[in-house]
Amino acid sequence: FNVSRVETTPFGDQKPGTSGLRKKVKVFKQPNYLQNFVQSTFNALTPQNVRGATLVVSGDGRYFSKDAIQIITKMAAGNGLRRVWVGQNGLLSTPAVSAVIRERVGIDGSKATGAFILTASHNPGGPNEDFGIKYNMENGGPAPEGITDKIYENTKTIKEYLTADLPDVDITTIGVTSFSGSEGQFDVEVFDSASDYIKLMKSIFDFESIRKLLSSPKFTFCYDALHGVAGAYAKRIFVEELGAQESSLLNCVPKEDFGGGHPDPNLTYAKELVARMGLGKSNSEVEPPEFGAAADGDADRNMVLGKRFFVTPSDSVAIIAANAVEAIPYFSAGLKGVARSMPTSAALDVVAKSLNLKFFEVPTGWKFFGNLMDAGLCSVCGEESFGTGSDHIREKDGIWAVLAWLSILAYKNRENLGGGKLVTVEDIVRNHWATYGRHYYTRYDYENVDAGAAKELMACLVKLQSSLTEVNEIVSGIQSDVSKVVHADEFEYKDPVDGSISKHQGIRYLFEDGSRLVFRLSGTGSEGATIRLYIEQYEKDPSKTGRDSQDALAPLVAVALGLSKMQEFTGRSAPTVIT
Ligand code: VG1
Ligand code: CO
Repeated sequence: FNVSRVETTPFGDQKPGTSGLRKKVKVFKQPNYLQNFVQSTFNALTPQNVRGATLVVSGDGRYFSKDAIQIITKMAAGNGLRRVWVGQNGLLSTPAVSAVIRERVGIDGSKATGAFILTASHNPGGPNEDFGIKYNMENGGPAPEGITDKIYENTKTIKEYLTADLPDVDITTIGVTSFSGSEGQFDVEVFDSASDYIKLMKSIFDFESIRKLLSSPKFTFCYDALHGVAGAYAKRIFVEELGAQESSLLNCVPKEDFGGGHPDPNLTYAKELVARMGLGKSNSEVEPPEFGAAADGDADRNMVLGKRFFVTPSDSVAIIAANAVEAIPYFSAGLKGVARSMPTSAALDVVAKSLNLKFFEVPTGWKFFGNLMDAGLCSVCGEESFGTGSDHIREKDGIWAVLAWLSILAYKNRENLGGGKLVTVEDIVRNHWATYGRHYYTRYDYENVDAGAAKELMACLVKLQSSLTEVNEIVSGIQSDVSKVVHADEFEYKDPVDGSISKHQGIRYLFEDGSRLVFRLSGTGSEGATIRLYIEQYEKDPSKTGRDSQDALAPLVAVALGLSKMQEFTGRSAPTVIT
């Protein structure tokens, strides 16, 4: 093959967000748009991670992925990479990409040094919806800010990109296709999307004990992939490996447009699962399953449900951390530490304190957990946004979280499967609250609001922080029975490993009784701005941990909306999504 240099001009809007570059497909389809970003990334890497290197390219299979894989493959050859690895049909979940970078060894002993993950995660897909791309590093984790900043700088000055005149490669069939160029050979290896990941899961969990649980007639199960890439793993793992019934899988065929839905595992978008679990409005006569779970488009998120019961993600990570050593073989030697993102509730903090574990609070986005894990400081971590994971890889992991919950259920029921009453998801959560107290928690999202208005709202909240007296006057004017604000700031993080500092990571109002209000602007949207409001209240008294969370939080919600003048700034009387 021959390599050519193609002239190009910069686009001004290629700044990577919380998790890569996400835009409407139409934006990505502009001539040279994807090419500019890919070349800017190659130019931001060290030469040994480009020339002669092995690159993984795959994603959640959303619309435009197949075209993108061909474009990136040709550019990889043009930039002197030695080989590209592609999951069959271009499918690899985000956690599977991380696992492949870390664990997979090619036929000739090669190892990957990075990946382009093609996904916009939980955003809808299709010709009129979103596409996305992000780069992951040698450790399997998202590129840190130092690299994403460099990529962005490069996109502002790019003049040319390199590409090779290869034919399109068949990505539907497993095998290697080789090409020879003037500088040597270039291979494209298409491999099974699930086998490396399954091997890793088997080394972490006791599949035999989960199999006993899943094949017991007492335990019923349901998994909804929302037509995302998790479907490519769910059948192999839950049905073939663990003995669940095929009828327990919902929407497990990956689709380019996610069946027209919003592949976001929460109570609003995972409608079918929510109804099946007896949480919907139309409560049918059919007895719901004991356990239900859903994933997002790229399968790094999870929602865990019990029968007629919702587990908040903040509780989920705390419960996994509290039970990991007993229930999951990978952690049997103990946890190195735990971490959560700032807006995530403090349920994990209480577990860490009680078990005397190292604890870290990082900004939103998985990239901040990676350094802690690489330094051996953190085993289990999570975010309120339905993300949970561990140091087995450097991404959050939706199927891992489900296997973790199944492991806990299998452990708690190890003597009950023959006879005796099943310990349910709800029992586990209520017992956890009884031991550690409960963090009532909710998140309000105001999607696609005017970007200028959102900025003004945030600026006002920052300005307000200069006088706590004034803040408390406003607060008590809105609601006399909430506690006092004792601290307010913009969250700033100093990475304990490399010392790097991340500023402006969300506005916090901290109350005397441990309640918190947090305001952030989303960094993953593709249109307008999304304001996220996180509301949390701690209740230690076991007689008061059983309330409905929206009722319990109503006074704080009123304070948050009043303090921020939400309706005045955004014109919205209600959020788009409540989780
Ligand atoms: C959101 C979540 C954040 C998560 C990120 C990526 O970011 O709040 O917790 O890490 O999405 O998730 P933001 O900036 O929109 O709040 V996903 O599933 O892309 O992989
Ligand atoms: Co995701």
